[in-house]
Amino acid sequence: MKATIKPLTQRPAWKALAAHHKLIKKLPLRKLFAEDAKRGQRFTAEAAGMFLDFSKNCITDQTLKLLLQLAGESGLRGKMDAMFSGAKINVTENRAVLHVALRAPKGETILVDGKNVVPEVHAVLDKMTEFSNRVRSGEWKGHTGKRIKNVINIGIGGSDLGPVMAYEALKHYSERSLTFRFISNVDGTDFVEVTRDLDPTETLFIISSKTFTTLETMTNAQSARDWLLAGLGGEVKAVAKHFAAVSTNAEKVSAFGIDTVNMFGFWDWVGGRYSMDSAIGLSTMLAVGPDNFRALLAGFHEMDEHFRTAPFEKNLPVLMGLLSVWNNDFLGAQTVAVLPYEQYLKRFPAYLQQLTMESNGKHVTLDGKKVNYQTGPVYWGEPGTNGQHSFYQLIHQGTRLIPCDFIAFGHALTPLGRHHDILLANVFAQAEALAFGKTAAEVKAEGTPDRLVPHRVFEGNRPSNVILADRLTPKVLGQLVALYEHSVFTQGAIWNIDSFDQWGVELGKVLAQRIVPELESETASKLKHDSSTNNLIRRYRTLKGAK
Ligand code: G6Q
Repeated sequence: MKATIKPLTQRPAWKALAAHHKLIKKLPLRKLFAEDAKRGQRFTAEAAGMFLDFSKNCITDQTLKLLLQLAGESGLRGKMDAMFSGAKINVTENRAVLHVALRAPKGETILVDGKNVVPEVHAVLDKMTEFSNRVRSGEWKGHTGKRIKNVINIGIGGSDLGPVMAYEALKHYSERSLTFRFISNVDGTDFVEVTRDLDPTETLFIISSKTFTTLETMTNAQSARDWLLAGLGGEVKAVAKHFAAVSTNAEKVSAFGIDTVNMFGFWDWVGGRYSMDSAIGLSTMLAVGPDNFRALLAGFHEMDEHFRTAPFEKNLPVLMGLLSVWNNDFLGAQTVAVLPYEQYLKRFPAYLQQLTMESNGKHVTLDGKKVNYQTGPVYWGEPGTNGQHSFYQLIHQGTRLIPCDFIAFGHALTPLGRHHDILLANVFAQAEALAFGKTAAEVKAEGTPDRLVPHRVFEGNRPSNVILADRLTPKVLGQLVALYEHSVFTQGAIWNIDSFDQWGVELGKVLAQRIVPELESETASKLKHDSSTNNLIRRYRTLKGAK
């Protein structure tokens, strides 16, 4: 029999946390650290080479105990088991959620509708490997016999953000004789700027689209086809040598004119934002090579196993997820800043924005009831130390509470003089300053004139996590992404929402389609929008000189 789970705000742990929160407000981090010399060691967890220091969160042992109790009362274990077993937990689309199968080792069994999907995953990986080896070695030739020097991924959302992030993150391991670029925006500038200095005879396009119907991607793919054919004297045969597709929709791929021999498939149980380790990662594999790609998958899998098996109190994704719920729902934080102190992770915050906000930006529970608590916070961020010279001001002294995730590594991939020590000194100093601040007495003791004292006081008590790993390898990147994926899962499980649908994104896909003909028609059509939209459409038509 299915255990009934009480509505979130009626669960005993939730009520207890609400009461406990009042107490915590009176316990600043300064005091908590002063009274517990071991706090900085105790409130840490470690798995698969990733170290999480969560001691600078506004929590006590009791907070943690109650959060873990909340996980229990929310049926987190059962929900995890359901995901890993291939149950259709994406209820609004009636789909399994099995990105974990994408990194399952050969020989494992994960059933969807009674069929083991792991062999198919490995068949696609093998096909990607063969293709990547041929392109990277120069065996694969373009239509005129030249080897491929440029690879352009065309995709958007989940079919772009993961590949871009992974390419940037793993650039150190990439084949530098190949140029990798990404086109996502339907703004023609994206296409024009990316292709302007490239030779079509040496260029391979990967059209990445789960559905192969997304307007932006199909528009860019069509322009790519036109650009290629213009550069190759209109020879349609050339398409086969310069286009590959990554999709779940073979029919549409073929209708577009791409030979399905050059198509790499995935499945409806892979959500777009969870697909960077599927065939959507083809550009990543081309860049870093099959061995590094498999190391990335091994890193994902290691974190999956940790998430699946570790007790909750030692489970990194569970802890991060629960702390996020605490900050969001009890401390009232509306955002989370993600601050990687690693230049190669410069696109990681953008990637995480989609992963977290598309997953947990939901206003109803799994059974369609409006929630009476906050769900997914806004994620944003920039690499350190750059952010320190801009928006950190608000984090230190503004009126809002902004929990921070600092991400740092023991080693630089590109060591240079004292740079890495200085970089790391900054991470530690920021987390320290945010937690402990500076009192008026301390400011005065520095000889600050009285009238300036309030301006130079830092309240402290700003929560942060520090995630520390040895160095940014493909494996560690996999672990890091999986850490956040499962933290998102944990949060969604507590909030009892569907973290795997995206009706807001689907809405955007249909809305513009209605207006396109109204902008393109020869003569003005009878507009039936609101007066503002009608007016804007008419103005635009006038600007472009239409009737
Ligand atoms: C991801 C979303 C969305 C999707 C894009 C591209 O979870 O569903 O970002 O990835 O809209 O969709 P296609 O891959 O189908 O072109």
